[in-house]
Amino acid sequence: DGKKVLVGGNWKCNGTRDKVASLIAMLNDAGEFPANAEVVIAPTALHVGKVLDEVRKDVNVSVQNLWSEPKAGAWTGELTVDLVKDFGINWCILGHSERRAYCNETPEVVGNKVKIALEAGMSVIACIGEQLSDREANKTMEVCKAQLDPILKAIPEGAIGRVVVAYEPVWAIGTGVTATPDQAQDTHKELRAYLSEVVGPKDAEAVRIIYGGSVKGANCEDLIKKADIDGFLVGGASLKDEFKQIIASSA
Ligand code: G2H
Repeated sequence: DGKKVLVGGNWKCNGTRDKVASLIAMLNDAGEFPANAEVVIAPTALHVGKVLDEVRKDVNVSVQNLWSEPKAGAWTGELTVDLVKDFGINWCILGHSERRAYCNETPEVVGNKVKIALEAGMSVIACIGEQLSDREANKTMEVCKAQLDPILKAIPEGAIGRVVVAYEPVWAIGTGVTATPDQAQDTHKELRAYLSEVVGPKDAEAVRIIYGGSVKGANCEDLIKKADIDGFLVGGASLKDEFKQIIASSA
């Protein structure tokens, strides 16, 4: 369908200097990527400069978060979009479930950050996903829509091509429990139908909806075959050699 498969590696708060050097070498030595793979990796803020300098140029580098104000200034401990852009970084992950859960990022906070990033010309991996209790209460779509709405409202005219939606069921994150390919596909399909209602069928078809939650070498092939799964956001396995295998699954 002409969309590139997005393979994102979210390193979260991981990586000694030695580990980062070996991950860069692993990617640099991985040989040619499939032509339809778009690879994005998100190191910690501490390591992002080194990765940007040393990793192969067909790997895009991302930050894992942005501050909720667009301009540099007196925001101790934060990273603003202008500084990130000045560094030559054009990708960000926003609204990861860990930030929603541990840093009080509400759907509105995430929507505001998406707006700031898109207005600055960045590409955004916007994360959404339900808790196990939501799924068990049949509230998966209700929760996802509540997270998606402020994101969709935040998209400036003409910027939807720079938005990737990462569906990450919280119960499948770092737990080793993956949503089955059918469970993931069902939700992705419903999400695309909802996108279609809100932004229209053409844009809904063009937006990549990627899956995250215990993606690994052993399950990526079955997941990527599904019609509405357009790539992955990989945590734990992006810190391992098998990330190459996940990239290769986009062929
Ligand atoms: C979900 C995912 C990456 P993991 O958080 O964002 O992590 O693959 O370790 O479940």
